[in-house]
Amino acid sequence: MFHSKEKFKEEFAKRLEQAGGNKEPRLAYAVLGAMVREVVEEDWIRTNKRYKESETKQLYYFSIEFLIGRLLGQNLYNLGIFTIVQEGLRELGYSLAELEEMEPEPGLGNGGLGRLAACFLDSLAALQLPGHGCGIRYKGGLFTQRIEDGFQTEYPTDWIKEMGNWEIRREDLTVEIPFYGRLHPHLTDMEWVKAVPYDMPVIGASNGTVNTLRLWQAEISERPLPAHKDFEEYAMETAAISDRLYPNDSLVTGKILRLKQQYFMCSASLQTILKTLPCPVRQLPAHVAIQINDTHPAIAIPELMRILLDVEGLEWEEAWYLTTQTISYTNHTILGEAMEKWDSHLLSALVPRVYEIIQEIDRRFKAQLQEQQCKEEAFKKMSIIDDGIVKMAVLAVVGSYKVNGVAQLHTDILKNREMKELYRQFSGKFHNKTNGISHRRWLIKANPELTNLITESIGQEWIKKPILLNNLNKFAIDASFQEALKAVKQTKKNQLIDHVGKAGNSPIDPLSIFDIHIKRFHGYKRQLMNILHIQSLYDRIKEDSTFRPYPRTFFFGGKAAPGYEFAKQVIKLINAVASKVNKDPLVRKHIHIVFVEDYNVSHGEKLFPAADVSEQISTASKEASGTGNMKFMMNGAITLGTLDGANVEIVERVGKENAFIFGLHSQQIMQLEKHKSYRAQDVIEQSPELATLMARLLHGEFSDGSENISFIRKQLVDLNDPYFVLKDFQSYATVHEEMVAAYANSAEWWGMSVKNIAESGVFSSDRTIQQYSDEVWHLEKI
Ligand code: 26W
Repeated sequence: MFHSKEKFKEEFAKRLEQAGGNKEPRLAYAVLGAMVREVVEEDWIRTNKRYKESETKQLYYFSIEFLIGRLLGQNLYNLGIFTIVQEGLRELGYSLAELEEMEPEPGLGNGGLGRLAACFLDSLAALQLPGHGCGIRYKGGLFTQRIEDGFQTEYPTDWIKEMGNWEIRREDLTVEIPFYGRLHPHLTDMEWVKAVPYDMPVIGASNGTVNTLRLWQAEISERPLPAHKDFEEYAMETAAISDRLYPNDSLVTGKILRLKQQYFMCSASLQTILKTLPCPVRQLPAHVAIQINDTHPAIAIPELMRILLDVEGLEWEEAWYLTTQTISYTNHTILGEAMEKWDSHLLSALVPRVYEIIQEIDRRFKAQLQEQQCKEEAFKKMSIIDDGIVKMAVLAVVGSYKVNGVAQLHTDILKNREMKELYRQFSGKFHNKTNGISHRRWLIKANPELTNLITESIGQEWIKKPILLNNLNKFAIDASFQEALKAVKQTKKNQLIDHVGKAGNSPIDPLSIFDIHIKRFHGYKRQLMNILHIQSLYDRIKEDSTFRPYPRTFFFGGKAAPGYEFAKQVIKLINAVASKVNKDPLVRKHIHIVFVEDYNVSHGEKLFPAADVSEQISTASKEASGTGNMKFMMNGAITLGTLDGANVEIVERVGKENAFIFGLHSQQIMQLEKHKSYRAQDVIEQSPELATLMARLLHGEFSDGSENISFIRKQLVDLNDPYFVLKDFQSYATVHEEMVAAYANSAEWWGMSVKNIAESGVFSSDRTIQQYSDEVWHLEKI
């Protein structure tokens, strides 16, 4: 360990010399990485030893995605040597920031769900709790997005070859996974796949704890293949399992490869957990907790049963008791099209024994329901297997001891609507755990300038106890604090401009309001409403010479699933409007549009700190929680949004006067949906402004006509605007006006900003993880 800058410089220079001695940043990056890894290794070994000796309960967080982001900077910070290294390198003529940029981003996730898993791992280690990630080592992460002629195009991403310093292959811990096979009289003729773990260290902030993220890679097995199977085909199918991440975050496609991935990672993780159990298997729940991140790993439930029954030789009742005391489930979405449902033929062919167990779980549960004289409708809803389809969410609820939603509103919707019957059946299982974000990555690391200002003002205790950010409340009307905060924001805005360059060919106005909408593209997230509103501003500036609004720069960022045509057309529409707006010498004095290509964690680290306004405009009831909303808030941006997901709790904290809230409430939306009483056409007919805007859109008059809006048309017209874009439009436009008016009053605005930062501590994932630990996992700090 290098405790001083001088020691670091000495060691670094020596190693650089040994490695060839040139001044190439590439070499410096490699040398630094190797040094850091050595530092981590000592703590890692020590932590593992302590876990083993103490036999303390371990949590395993099963997730098909871990969107960890770049590691070098965060790891240096968590090791407590960021500043030493940064200054040491500077004195040797290197820039740490530049070296950090060399690291490819491991894009092992789509969005919110995967990023949440990464924040949770960071918090577990920071709180010194024994919790580890289990997932897949995808060779290719999420695609890289390029915007070409305004259209999204997808390119493969290769992250893996430069990650050597952060992972270690554990050949010795390889396990074998059985696929296919014939069931009776015994399971025979399986195709085995080798699962090789790659372990990554998860470093606790300045506390010596290093937990593990274990990612499994699929390789061909040495076991004989069944006679009918062609080797080449087998080899290809095997490599495909950990080849790439599925780029969908809301539409289930029912592909066999996806199911293979799920079973592969669950079986490998469970086999390992049971093999290394420090106690008799009958004490499993006292030593192990398994959290499944959405239903993607729900197959862990019958797989654990299989191992307990067939390998450990337990009876059904006992195996079921142990399973349902070990596994707990988090739901992340209520969108119907995102609910995982597997065709039973697919399951029974791929994992016949597991399917047999699912059938038995279903049979027993149905018998119980019948005994209770459950009504037909409820019975159907609660069937795990219904009409040849296996509903993974039902399996997950029945097979776990706790079930949670990710924000209060979302949990209430699960209880009262989506899972009403299951909630009645298992009311004790349901609980809420509002999401959180790692304040270490999203505030301290991403915004050191704000971090310094906060620490200068309230001391540094908040870093360990982020709730203490509320000590900032006393500065809400302090003029000099406001000035300092404004200056920090300006610095971050300038840095963002350096990062993204220009808006088209025209420079971005650093004094304009930075209004930022970054997240995956989806109908319910309503990027369409945002761009329609911008177009309406454009029209007004053109037509009304007295309308000269305060300058605003609208930033967009996000990817669309490759098959999601509607979302792709919205991206194109935004870029088409952008190129028109940014070219127009009159309009661009007032509005600019920037589409940030390839939005990912690294871009997020630049965008969140620079925002004045946080666009959180989902159709109320559709966004389970959102976590970007929290990242913005913590960096002093003001939420402009609907009362959806965790926005509700943000507004509860800061007060309505410190946010810009608009639109229908979730109850209203759900009523309109239930009674099918919304008619988009009525809204258009009642508003001449909207009618004109729609006519222009539908006639392709937003731009040069290069955009195809067939899917947008279909959505707004034929499908009657399912996400209520038109219905909420006027209220959205009004709240924008209020926001701009508020910005003009500096004391008011920066007071709001302070308030948001001061109230953001509760949204640290440290709080979330502590709650999970206290109420669900019962872990002990080591
Ligand atoms: C293709 C199948 C599929 C379906 C759903 C893949 C991925 C999903 C995820 C559940 C989508 C997701 O990321 N949900 C988001 O989870 C976040 C963390 O809890 C929430 O903050 C977001 O509101 C929610 O959309």
